[in-house]
Amino acid sequence: TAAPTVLRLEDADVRALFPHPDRDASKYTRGVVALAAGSEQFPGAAVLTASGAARTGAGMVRCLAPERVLDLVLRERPEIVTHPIAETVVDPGAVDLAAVGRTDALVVGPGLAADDPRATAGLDGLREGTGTLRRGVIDAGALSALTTAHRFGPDVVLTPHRGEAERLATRLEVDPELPGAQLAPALARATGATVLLKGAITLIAPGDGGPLRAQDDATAQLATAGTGDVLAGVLGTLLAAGLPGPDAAALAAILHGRAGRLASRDGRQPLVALDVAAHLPEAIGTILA
Ligand code: NPW
Ligand code: AMP
Ligand code: MG
Repeated sequence: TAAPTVLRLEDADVRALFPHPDRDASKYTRGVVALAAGSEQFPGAAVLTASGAARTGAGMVRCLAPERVLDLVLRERPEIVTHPIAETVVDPGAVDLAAVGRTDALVVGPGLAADDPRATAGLDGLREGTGTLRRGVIDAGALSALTTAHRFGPDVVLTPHRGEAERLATRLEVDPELPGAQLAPALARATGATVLLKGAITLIAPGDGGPLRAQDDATAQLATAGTGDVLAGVLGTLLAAGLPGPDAAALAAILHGRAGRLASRDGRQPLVALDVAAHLPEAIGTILA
């Protein structure tokens, strides 16, 4: 088959997409993003996802996690609204995502094991037809819980790195060895979701069959633990603001790449994931300039 057309993303493509609060905005009209992230094994993932979401301009960020994880989140980000879940809960039915209150988008997966009940409940909430959430991000542990039984719409965005994409492909009977420019669209077709395939070049395959986009100006300093968790938070906030999945994914990729450049002084210095979140406001400024 012919190589798919890939459009290179530029600032100008996403500038008009950035959501500005209306003059009379409230935190609720701006968008509430809920995070099912962080576990005993990976508590830091909740902090990183929450920081990415908050620094992108969410009206409110909620975090559903065990108490010990939430203590850590609050130490770094006291503005996060916390929803403790029992450490030992095993029944996905016991995780009531609707009970947390108004939520415009859900991010599920950073720092979760595949068998975490939040992963199962999150995938159910986002699925087409029966789900009540419809908009959100599926990352990390929640990608590992995804099966052929799940079907989503384009406002749900999967954010695998190459390793996660290959494992998911195998489960969905897609050839895991396809090059990224074919793998991302194949995963989008198999799930209905928009797929943001992370890497040195990040590829975005819209769930509605739209053209493949590429973001290629990130720095390799982003290849460090936790930067993907920050990206999931950024994307969650943009979805909560009401952006269509493919647009939210394009803008998130550009913002994250720019924040990484700023945090590393154009790739000259190492960064840590939390630095990427800290540079998001400045990154937004450069894209709007
Ligand atoms: P290889 O080397 O090719 O044989 P995992 P993870 C392969 C949380 N985090 N990038 C590679 O295998 C996340 O949110 C928490 C990466 C590798 O062994 C997740 O919940 C942090 N891997 C969880 O940790 C900070 C690639 O895939 C395997 C690859 C696990 O996340 C860190 C990794 O797969 C982290 O964000 C690529 N481009 N290509 C915290 N501070 O709390 C191939 N692989 O082990 O499922 O995923 O990314 O380590
Ligand atoms: P994760 O593996 O989930 O933590 O995500 C890693 C993040 O860092 C993604 O946003 C990748 O696109 C980005 N990233 C990883 N390696 C590179 C690289 N070599 N150059 C640029 N960005 C990278
Ligand atoms: Mg990751």
